[in-house]
Amino acid sequence: MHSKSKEWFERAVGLMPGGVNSPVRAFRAVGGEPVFIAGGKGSRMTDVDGNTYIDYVGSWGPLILGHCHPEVMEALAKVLETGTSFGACTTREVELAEQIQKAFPSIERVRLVNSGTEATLSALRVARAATGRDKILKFEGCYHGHADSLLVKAGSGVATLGLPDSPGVPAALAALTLTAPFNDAVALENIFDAHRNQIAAAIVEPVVGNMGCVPPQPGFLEKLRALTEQQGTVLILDEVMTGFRVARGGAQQLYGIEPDLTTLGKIIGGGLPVGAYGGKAALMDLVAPAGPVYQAGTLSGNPLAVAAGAKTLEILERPGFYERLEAISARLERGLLGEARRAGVPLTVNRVGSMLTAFLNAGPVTDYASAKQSDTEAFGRFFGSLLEQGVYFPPSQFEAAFVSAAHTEQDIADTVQAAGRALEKLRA
Ligand code: KE4
Repeated sequence: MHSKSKEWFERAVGLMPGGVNSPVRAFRAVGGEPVFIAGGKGSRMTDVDGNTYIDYVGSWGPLILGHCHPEVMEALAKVLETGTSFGACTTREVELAEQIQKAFPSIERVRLVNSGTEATLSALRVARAATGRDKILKFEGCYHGHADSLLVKAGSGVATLGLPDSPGVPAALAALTLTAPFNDAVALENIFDAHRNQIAAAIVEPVVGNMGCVPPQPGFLEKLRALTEQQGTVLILDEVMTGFRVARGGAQQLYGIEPDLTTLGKIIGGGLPVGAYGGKAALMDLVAPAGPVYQAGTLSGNPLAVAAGAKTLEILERPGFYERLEAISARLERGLLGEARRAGVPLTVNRVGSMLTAFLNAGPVTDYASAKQSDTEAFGRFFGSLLEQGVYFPPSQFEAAFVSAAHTEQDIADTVQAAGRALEKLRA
């Protein structure tokens, strides 16, 4: 069944920490060993043992079009004829910046980088430079990449592995990171009172994906915007996951919140390494060489990565793209809930657009504390049974699953049927 993956994993663990290049891929939270993927096409991936899966990870969000979209692959092939990287200005990075600005009017200036981590750490540096303040505020269970200041009560792989916070982060630095529960407006008021006019930036996933999917409660983001406005705190919406995912203009379009800075990633690279941070010109013109805040990158704006991103964003513009994605994702949500009711298993599905999480939890799941009440052992068995049946869900309860434009009605029907069997087995 997975003999070749097993062999490759044995080789890998002798070469890379935990045998992987990113912790959440190691299947530690769900038991068993990771499968090694040989390739993908549309909504499906095939592993080195020839097993095929309907893929709901989509490279953790970038592949909103599915694997090997023909137009994206053609765009890449065209760039390859002219080279891979120049470390110089190219027309394509200007075009991608224009596409981003068109979808995100709050982004007056944008800087392309190579990952979401680079985007968030750079945005924080701009906010600290602009305000002359050191403290930052993040929310428990939110994950913004692995920059030191942000590895405090983080979600995603940190939550998956149950790590308190990462060793190696200087205590003096971690002490500058304040945290509050997501969706708790009272705690928000208290923290801004206690640290009045001292907070450089508040950074938040406007729809959290990294404690599992948790949407904002009505009024929460508005409250955060009002408090940051009143106290001159830079509001950073981390839309690395939600940008072009929950709407073309991200969560800020969906909920009508105008941030000072936005971070992007994943989809804007179309599966290749691209991150971005941007926002008010008054802030972004502090960034070198326009201003004194230093940030740089050998491969930033890389022609290949930018071409995949630009073509992806172009395809998202087509009429009906998001409407179809919404309809098929809603069908998956309804199906999962229906099967859970039939099997008599407590299941909460949180969904915004084509990002969703099935919590083994009676619910509601509205913050990190309630997300952590989920039965992660049962989730591991649920995941394993789905995998055996050819459905590849994120290997952690504290992650979001993603539906792509390549998923068909049949994929959804097959997934719901497999979930029904997996949930029945939990009851057994
Ligand atoms: P990267 O440095 O991994 O490109 O982006 C960091 C990041 C920043 N902000 C948000 C909201 C994110 O979701 C991420 C990365 N997401 C995880 C998945 N939950 C990446 C998967 C992984 O760590 O392997």
